[in-house]
Amino acid sequence: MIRVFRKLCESTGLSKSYVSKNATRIAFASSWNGNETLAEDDPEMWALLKEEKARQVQGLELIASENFCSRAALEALGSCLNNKYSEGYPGARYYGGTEVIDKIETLCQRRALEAFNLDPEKWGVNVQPYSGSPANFAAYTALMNPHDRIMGQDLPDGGHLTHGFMTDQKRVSATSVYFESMPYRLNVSTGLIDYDRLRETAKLFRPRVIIAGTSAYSRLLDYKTFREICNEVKAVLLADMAHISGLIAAQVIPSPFEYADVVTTTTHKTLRGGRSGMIFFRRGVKGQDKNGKPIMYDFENRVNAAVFPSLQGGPHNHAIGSVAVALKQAKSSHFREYQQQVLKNAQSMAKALIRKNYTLVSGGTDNHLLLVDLRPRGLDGARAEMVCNRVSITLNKNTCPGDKSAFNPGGLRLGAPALTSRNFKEKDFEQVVEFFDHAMSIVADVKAASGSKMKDYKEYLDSNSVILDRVEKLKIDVNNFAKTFPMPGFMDR
Ligand code: DSN
Repeated sequence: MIRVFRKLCESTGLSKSYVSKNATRIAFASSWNGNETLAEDDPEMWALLKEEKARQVQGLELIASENFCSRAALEALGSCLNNKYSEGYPGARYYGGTEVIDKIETLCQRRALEAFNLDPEKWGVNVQPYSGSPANFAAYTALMNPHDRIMGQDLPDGGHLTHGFMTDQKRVSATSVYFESMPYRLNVSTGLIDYDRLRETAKLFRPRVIIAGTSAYSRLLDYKTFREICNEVKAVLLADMAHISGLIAAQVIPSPFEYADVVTTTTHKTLRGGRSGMIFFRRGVKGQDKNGKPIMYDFENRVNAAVFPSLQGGPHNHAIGSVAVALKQAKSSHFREYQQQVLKNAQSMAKALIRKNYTLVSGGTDNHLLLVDLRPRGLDGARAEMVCNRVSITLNKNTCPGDKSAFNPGGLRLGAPALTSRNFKEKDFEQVVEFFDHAMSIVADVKAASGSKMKDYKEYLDSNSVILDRVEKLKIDVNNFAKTFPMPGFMDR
């Protein structure tokens, strides 16, 4: 006890009488001040974080929806903004102490409109959705009553879960639980959206909302045709630009804003910010009635009320701060060059794959991703993804047109955004395809030797010494190659 007392006096520099009177408070303060580093405070978590960092640095990140966020945006994300509650909107909050948060949210809104060259008289934005799925559900809540009808691209055909996915057995997405959803699909022979069929179905189904948005589609969307169909059936056009918002901000692919009524997006894919979501909505004058009186858009209040208080509580202010940083970056010439390079790299990857006789859905790409159909090679997405994972190539299995099950998909989705953020150029993507092709030869050999059951495939992959040796050698080559490229963010986390 005396030793502890002496130590407290020494470490704090306070007098013995003061320490004896305030011993409990001082002891508590010196045992926890919240300023320890993560490495000091939680070595177990620190070790895992370092392990994940090493995985990212040493691997080839080809997941089309991922990216490497800048250090500046990560600094805002890991900041005191995390501490603040601020239910409500700038100038109208349910908590005190929000004067700085108001400035941050307003800055983020302004930058969001600037990033997409939108006139604040004609467009507004809500930057509070926690991510893309909550943004979509908030948009639906704003635009529809329960059981209203909605059409989106089917998940196995490249749409997103939240666009209304359901199977014969189950309403999988909440969109199909609370609303009546009808999918539109690709033309199986071209791999392109079948707009004629979409129009026909829309005329029969009469949806309240049609979604122009994709998660695994390598071509550009025909927003003009979507608009025409919406006008014909009096539906609202909602564009979900989550995957492509960075490409749109950089003006390297067409923008949905000319045609859509509402636009949702995530902020961490091609846009390369913190993990969050946004909803843009038209505002101001929509048209005139018979008497020449202006008719106004009414999306603003409905969208804002849907996000808060209908669906969310306190905004994630650290995410909003981080998104604001990324949106500023999105206006730079560097960002435009980056997005141009993403397109060039996706092209380079597509051409290299075609040279090696791979089949691409729709025959190529116009954006940041491509879909490799492995069925002509007698392979499938799950087996291929498994080997790629073991050799540090990260990608995801994906359905191809005509696939019967999302659980046993025939292909892979490959994207260029993340590696382009590491300064990969066209030639580097050719090398990526060499590694990929090597991995696919392992997949083919393991499948030929192990038969048709997945369990046997996995067992053979993990036990055959020749295969294990090939996997290990390829992984080392991939790691040595990937490590030579720079990595945005913090050096050690
Ligand atoms: N999970 C995202 C993607 O990979 O496309 C969409 O939310």
